[in-house]
Amino acid sequence: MATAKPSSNPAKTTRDQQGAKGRLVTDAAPKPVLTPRASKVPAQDSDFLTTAQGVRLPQTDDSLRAGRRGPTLLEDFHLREKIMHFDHERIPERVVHARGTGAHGVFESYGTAADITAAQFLQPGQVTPVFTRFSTVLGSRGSADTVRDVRGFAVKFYTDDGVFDLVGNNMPVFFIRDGIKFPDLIHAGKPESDREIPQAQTAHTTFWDFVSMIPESPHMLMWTMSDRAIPRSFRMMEGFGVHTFRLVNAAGETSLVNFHWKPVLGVHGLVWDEALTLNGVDPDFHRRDLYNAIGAGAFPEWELGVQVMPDSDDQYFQGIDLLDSTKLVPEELVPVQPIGRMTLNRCPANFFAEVEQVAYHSGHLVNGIEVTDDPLMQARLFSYLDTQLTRLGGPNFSQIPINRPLSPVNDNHRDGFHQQAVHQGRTPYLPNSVGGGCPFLAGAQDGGYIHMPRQVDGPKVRDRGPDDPYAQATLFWRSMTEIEQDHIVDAYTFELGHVDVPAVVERMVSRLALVDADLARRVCVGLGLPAPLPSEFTDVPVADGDEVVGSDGDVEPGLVPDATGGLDASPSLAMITRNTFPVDGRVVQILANDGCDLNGIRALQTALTAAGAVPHVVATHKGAIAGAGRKPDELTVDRSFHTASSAEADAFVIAGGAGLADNPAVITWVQSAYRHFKPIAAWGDGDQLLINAGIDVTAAGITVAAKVNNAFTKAVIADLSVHRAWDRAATHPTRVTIEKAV
Ligand code: HDE
Repeated sequence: MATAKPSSNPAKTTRDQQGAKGRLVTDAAPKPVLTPRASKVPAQDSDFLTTAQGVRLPQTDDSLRAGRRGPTLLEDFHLREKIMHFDHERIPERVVHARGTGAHGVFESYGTAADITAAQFLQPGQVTPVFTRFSTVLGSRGSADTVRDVRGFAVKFYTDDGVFDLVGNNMPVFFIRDGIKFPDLIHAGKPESDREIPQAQTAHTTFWDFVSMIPESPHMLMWTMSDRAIPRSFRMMEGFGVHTFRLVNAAGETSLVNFHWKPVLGVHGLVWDEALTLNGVDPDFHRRDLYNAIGAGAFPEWELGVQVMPDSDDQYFQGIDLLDSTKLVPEELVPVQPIGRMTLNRCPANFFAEVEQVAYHSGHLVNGIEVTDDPLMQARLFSYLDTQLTRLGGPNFSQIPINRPLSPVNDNHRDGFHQQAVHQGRTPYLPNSVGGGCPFLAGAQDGGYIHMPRQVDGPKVRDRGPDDPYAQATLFWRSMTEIEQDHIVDAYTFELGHVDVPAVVERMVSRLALVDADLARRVCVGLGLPAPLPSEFTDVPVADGDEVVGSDGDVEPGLVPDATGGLDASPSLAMITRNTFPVDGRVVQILANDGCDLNGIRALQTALTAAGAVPHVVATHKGAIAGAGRKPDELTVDRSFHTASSAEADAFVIAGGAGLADNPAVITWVQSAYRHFKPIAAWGDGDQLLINAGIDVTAAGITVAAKVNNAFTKAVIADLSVHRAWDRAATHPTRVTIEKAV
């Protein structure tokens, strides 16, 4: 066996010597020869099938047996190893946010935050790799994507100064104010523990039992009953840091900020009936949408922005408690300032290695970004490290490829389960003299993380500050468009309609009356209950006029601050607007059959693809459809009415063809599309299908033309770019009932 070659110049050898960046200094130790590979995990580097020990295998279809029909032998090391590994392929799923999807990308800093933070990746011109994971909260790993739930929005920035994780949600507030209640919230929201029903949703008794008794829950419940909880796509969701963060600039000055991700494609929801259909038709709807868009080069983008508030002694802003995660700061009071842009441009190569094993932690911070004393955030700082010990099997999870920082590491941690590093030297402790004092400590000038000194004192108590839990819930309700209000009424009616304990429903609608009496009355119509009066429910803290202090930021003991910041409504909270957005990755189904105008379809396909949309030809059969002309011509069919659903598309164009207009399945198809407010167009004799479906061809979002031309394709794309034809929405039945009742 060859031995290590000693250094030719012993005077130059400095064993154990490590530089400040963690690398061995010049010929510190002789290179090992013929020792096992230290830096590479063998995985797929043999052209032959091998065992995990690298032994080549001639056969893997039959176990080693004593005779063709005899017992299997214990000496079959290949069988034993193969089954052993298979038996342990699964790791525990995340206790919350188990169902998720991730993608790689980049973050480009605009440099506009350089005056408020020293964070290196937010300086001008910085480009930082990211890995982003979107998730639902309550469902298991295999649950459906389009359930009504909060969505996780977690971004890992691999900065030159270490990893920064922004672990947020698609809603800016939360159900509870203090992390000590998180296990209760999740136990109440997860499937009920006796029969494990229902999966992945809050429409059940224990959830509403719990939240109806949590004083601070009304605001977040309004968000989860809104269309924000059924996003059209991950690409069309906002993201929020939820808690207030403290930014520190190079001069040591601090400010309090809220982080916002704004999607370039706009914020859009599904309609509830469509979400229910999609749960069955394509439980991977959001995952597929993200990966299809990235695969097609329609890279989703978000702008990162901050609301910047002064770092005042009481940490309130105009009466809004910045340390209370059930409160937001309306954008009308503090606009969001853009500071950079994230583009997701690469799907994972291996879902388990990357999406399952990525480990986010709200305590993964970089210099220039600090947490605040929000008690919800403080509990998270413990939880995220702790959970990885069980999920990823020990303390070395940051060595898993997806979790590795790109910046140099020299942490003096040693050993532990699944240790991948072959550490050099014998001084994993500080201070040391034997190792030359390495690794060195980094002060501010070397980019070390500096905690800004802050005065912290107070009595040791289990107590909370004054609160009006209804003010921002009411503000949210008032800020919604009429259609969004209708959807919120429907959502409460659906959810409370699944609660089997009448007292829980009564408690909940009584509390709704404190948010808005009309909202409560309308929900009661659907539930068949008498409308409650606000005074029927008084055992939660309610601000009355005399107790509410002004919005000058001064909070006096015993007084409840006005959490609206003095606003009656915050229109920026509404999702439904008349704005137009890019149609990237939007699916347009072209309904066609043999004998239709194939050239028209081709022209349409070209125009839609050029606009970034994705045309799918749907016919009564797969394979190809034939043209009408005498010359043989055919076109490939993407989906058939047997394998697809109208819920999967954003818009429809009817090309017509043999028997389409009289086909009951196709008639129901366009009726669903109409009910879901989606744009529908038709050319040639395609309008007959609309007529047979009882659809008014003059209604909003319907385009009918003789042939496919520029004007026709432009109209289709214009309708698509506003998301839905909301003008088709009929008056909500509870509005009618109330009007009659009054
Ligand atoms: Fe989490 N949360 N959380 N959470 N959370 C986890 O960490 C926890 C909270 C959020 O894609 C867990 O690695 C506590 C708020 C996201 O991998 C766990 C509390 C917000 C993700 C955990 C909260 C979040 C998680 C489960 C109350 C929005 C998915 C597995 C104090 C700001 C990250 C894991 C991913 C995941 C604990 C509240 C967002 C158990 C104790 C508020 C997006 O550590």
